Amino acid sequence: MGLLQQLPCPISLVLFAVLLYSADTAFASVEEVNALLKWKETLPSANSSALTTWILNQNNGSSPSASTPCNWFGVSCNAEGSVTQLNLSNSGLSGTLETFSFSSFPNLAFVDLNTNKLSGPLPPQISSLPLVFLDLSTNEFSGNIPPEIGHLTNLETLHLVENQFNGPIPQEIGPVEVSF
Ligand SMILES: *[C@@H]1O[C@H](CO)[C@@H](O)[C@H](O)[C@H]1NC(C)=O
Ligand SMILES: *[C@@H]1O[C@H](CO)[C@@H](O)[C@H](O)[C@H]1NC(C)=O
Ligand SMILES: CC(=O)N[C@H]1CO[C@H](CO)[C@@H](O)[C@@H]1O
Repeated sequence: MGLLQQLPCPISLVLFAVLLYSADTAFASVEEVNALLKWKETLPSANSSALTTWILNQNNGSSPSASTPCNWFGVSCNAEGSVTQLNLSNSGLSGTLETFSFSSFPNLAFVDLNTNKLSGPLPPQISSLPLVFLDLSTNEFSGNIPPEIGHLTNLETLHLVENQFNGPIPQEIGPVEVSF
């Protein structure tokens, strides 16, 4: 056998790369779909709020792998179908962020939850998001602001006004536009 015949055909290499790539993005999307639905289930307001659009697509076999969250209310995605923005401002939400699986969203940079009735603490796990923008103002959050918020090195804007947080903004936070 000549050397040329032993080399893998470039086309099959390309196909292989495409398959690997789409398996990867499909997986990311399934995890994000499941994490959003799990959080929704824990919200007392889920059935009477904007989140009624957060459902698996029944026409596609009702399976998370056939569903994308990218057309759900308040959800925006990048070209790969991974969630980058969550804007649920003034959406009638009650419940907490303690049941939100922050580690499931590797690209979620922009979170706007202002003007709802969300309560409970701000979980330290929020620092696993690559956040640039976080608006939790005008809710019922309470407790201390976790020092882990200082791990959000890309953060540019943080709005926390009109909540029941006690204690200061941790010193760990860098040069960020803060309203508190
Ligand atoms: C919302 O509706 C679903 C489906 O009808 C039901 O299973 C669930 O218990 C409801 N959740 C709440 C919090 O009422
Ligand atoms: C979030 O959505 C609301 C309502 O559409 C809009 O007014 C607001 O500007 C959005 N937030 C950001 C930070 O884009
Ligand atoms: C992948 C797939 O079959 N998507 C379909 C899911 O259902 C919607 C709504 O019926 C169709 O528009 C999609 O093409």
